[in-house]
Amino acid sequence: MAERYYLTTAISYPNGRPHIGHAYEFIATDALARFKRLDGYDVFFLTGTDEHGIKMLQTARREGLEPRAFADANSAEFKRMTAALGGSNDDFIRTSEERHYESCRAIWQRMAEAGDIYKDSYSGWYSVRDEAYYGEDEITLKEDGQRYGPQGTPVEWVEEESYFFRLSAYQDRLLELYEQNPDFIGPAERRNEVVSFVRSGLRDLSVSRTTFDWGIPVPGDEKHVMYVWVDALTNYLTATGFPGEGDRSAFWPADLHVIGKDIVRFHTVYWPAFLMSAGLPLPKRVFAHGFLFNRGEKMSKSVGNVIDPFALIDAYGLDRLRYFLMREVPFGQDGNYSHDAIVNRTNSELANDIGNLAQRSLSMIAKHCNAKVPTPGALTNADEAILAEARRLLVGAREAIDRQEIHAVLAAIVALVSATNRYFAGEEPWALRKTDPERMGTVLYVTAEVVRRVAILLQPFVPESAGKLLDVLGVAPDRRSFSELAPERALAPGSDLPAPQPVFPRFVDPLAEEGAKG
Ligand code: ME8
Repeated sequence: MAERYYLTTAISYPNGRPHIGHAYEFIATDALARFKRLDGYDVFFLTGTDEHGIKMLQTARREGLEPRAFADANSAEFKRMTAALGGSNDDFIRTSEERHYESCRAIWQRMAEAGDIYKDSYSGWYSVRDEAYYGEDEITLKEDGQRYGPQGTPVEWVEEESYFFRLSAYQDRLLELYEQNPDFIGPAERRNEVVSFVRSGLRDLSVSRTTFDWGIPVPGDEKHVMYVWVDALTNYLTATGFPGEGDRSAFWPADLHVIGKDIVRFHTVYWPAFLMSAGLPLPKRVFAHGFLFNRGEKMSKSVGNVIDPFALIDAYGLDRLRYFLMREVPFGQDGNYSHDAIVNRTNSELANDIGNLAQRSLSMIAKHCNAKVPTPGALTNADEAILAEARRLLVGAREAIDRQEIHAVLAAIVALVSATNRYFAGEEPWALRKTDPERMGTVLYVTAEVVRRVAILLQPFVPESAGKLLDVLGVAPDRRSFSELAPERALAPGSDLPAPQPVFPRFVDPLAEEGAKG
């Protein structure tokens, strides 16, 4: 039986249209999911929308809509985005679904039975934008007379009857968790921040609200709705069929939650504490990626500089967008994107490096080897060296993927392609055609085999283009998983190659063309 692997994105607030930050997180998680599937895992990949809470309610009201109708309309846009991004998610959860209500009631009851929930009254600071409670020590009063939380969002004073979760009782167990599982939080900077936050002391957490009703009612006290983050985090359990014991229940605990760096506290402090209280196993790892900036400026719905992912797909094509986002920004760090950066990166690496290597070698095979994979003769040191580098790729890629260093996998692929371009240029197969055709066949074979390996490993990142490249190599659809990277599964000499076609065309800038004409 294949080993299971359960990974999730954060569930987005559908309080507006999806933006490039949402697309970024989804593409990265999709690439990780595809990598694991190709590597033989039984993968469950979850994404969805987080629909309750005061922020959703207020935005719906501003638009003159009932919160449910508002959530329906925007959640559909997020779902459309996952399809437009070529998403391979196995489920799309909405927190407004009945299955989720049942799951939230169940986790609440377990926490209550554990003695961790009590009624009191809350007074303190709340940020609607973050849907977060902040301590007095985390608040700054700015010159505009407004107070702000640690993420720079405005806070308001809240006083109401509320249920509390005994978070303070979990401080030691959480510190022990981080200590004993150093990989629980990645990257390391995020882990350090969390450890020092927890060391500084935890207050009990208000986990219900009474001033609005757009949420999941607290079992036995329907005047209260659950705090949106109790509800939101529980989505990861809901999708496995909790509290039932369905086909998916074996996927819990999750192997990986992929989230942005602004919501680390919820996932690495509150979430494990809720699960400990409920007597449920903890996720194995939480990885926080950085923020994406539009030429350095933070994007947000309220700032109004959001870039529409659908427009980017239209402008560049899906695989260019996916490649750029995964390659340009080291996963875990903040990054920038701009038109020029997308064009330069994809033209130089996809079109020039990878595309040309495939095109040069495969068109020579078509012309000079009767469109059949040539039979290699004795291998030289240069042949052996480049094949060995290509064979090493998978091992390194697996290690990098388990640390979510997606960019490192692409960097290694590009390095191999550059080395292979140098090899190809150095061997001069076009000259060998006259002097030593057998040797030409060997060089073309070695190159095509490297291209096959590169194409197989590129599938998680640029699924459509990598698929086309495997088509032109004549690799059957059932011969594309990572098990085909075993040495004995190399390209079979003598097999037919379809007519070569360019797979990674250059991006021709419509604006530059205009300029050139004018
Ligand atoms: O936080 N760059 O929802 P959300 C990169 N509902 N990532 C970004 C980003 C940017 N500019 N902007 C947002 C929520 N993100 C909650 C999550 S999970 C149980 C509940 C990321 O719509 C953000 O960090 O505000 C988060 O991981 C995801 O997009 C959804 O953000």
